[in-house]
Amino acid sequence: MKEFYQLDVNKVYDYVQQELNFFDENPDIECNEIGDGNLNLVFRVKDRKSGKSVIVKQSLPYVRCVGEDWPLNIDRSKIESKLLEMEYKLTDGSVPEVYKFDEVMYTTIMEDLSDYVIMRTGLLSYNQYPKFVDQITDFIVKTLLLTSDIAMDHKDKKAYVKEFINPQLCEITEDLVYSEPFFDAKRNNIADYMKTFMEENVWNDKSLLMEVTKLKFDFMNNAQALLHGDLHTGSIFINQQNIKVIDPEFAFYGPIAYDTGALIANLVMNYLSTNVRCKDEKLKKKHMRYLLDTIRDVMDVFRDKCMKIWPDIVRDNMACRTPDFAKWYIDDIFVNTAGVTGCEMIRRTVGLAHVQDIDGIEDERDRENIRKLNVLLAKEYIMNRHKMLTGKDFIDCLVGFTSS
Ligand code: SR1
Ligand code: MG
Repeated sequence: MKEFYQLDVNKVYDYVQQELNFFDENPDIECNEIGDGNLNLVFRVKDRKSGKSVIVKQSLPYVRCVGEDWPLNIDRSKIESKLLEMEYKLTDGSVPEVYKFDEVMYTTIMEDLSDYVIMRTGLLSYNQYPKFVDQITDFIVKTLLLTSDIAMDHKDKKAYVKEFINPQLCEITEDLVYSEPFFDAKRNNIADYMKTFMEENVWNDKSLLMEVTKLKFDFMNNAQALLHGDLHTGSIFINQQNIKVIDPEFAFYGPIAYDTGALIANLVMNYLSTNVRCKDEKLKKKHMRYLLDTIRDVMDVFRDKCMKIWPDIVRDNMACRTPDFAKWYIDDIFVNTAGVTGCEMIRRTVGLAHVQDIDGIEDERDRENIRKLNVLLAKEYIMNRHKMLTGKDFIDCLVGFTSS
């Protein structure tokens, strides 16, 4: 009988052949472990002769970036592969195609995306992706609005809520995004100079803590749509033609703003980072303009697409009878998107899991300044979130803050 074992570069080719008989005879195989995420092992297995390749992702029973001291249920890979299969159909292939999910090995064998790059890496090299806004807003509308009570039969939706219950991974977000960055927690990854700064500006700011607590409870209680659950720029593979959204292991029924906010926050952090990293003034200006346009348009095109599709998909008998409800519903997503944007920015600065956009700033003083600016700007997004009702509001906050 098959039993779980941890894969490594020497075992993964035999494993793929056993499961899928994927490669031709006498291949010239190359295997690499390419995972740079916080949780899993990810291998690329490639036959140099035929060019055929696959990705094998295996969940480990502990948090990879911390070690065996932090055990984690490997069942999360089941949720991930189920969601990928569902979203593959919902989005016409904007996620990798799953070839096989193995319930014993907790592996997903899936389409290789070697002609794509991780969006965070692309943006850090100042690349632009003109089709991104249209593609990601399609993805968001299809995966989120279509899995909500707006479009689904309420009992079917509740069955999904049950199927995608994901308590352990939600707990990670509750702790790492909505709690620990807001006090001097042991797991925080915080530079010494940030401690006093956080005490003065965040940890003792009672009104801020109140707003963050409200946002945390929205995350825990608002089973609005089937989220990706970790939709930052490191979860998007991209090229000039397409996007492929990866890694939905944090999926569960939660507030739509959690996905949109994670995305906006990571674009904002890239903007702040570009301002100090890019030494070519012309390129800097161009890239920062591109980021502002992208942030604004993601929000505005998202709203437009929701409003456009709404009459065709709305099923709830009260929402159908109440034309103003659509605007109220989307306004609420905008407001909470701004709130999540702020929480994500703070946690990526002082919480356990950081981002390259900030940690990769080479000059120490620039890095310190951007960390502080990032936290202060994040506060603006949280405290002024009720005013953030258009894409312009999101970028005015950013521009106003960074130019003052
Ligand atoms: C322990 S997991 C840390 C972070 O990595 C994942 O990508 C999520 O963003 C999580 O919060
Ligand atoms: Mg991830």
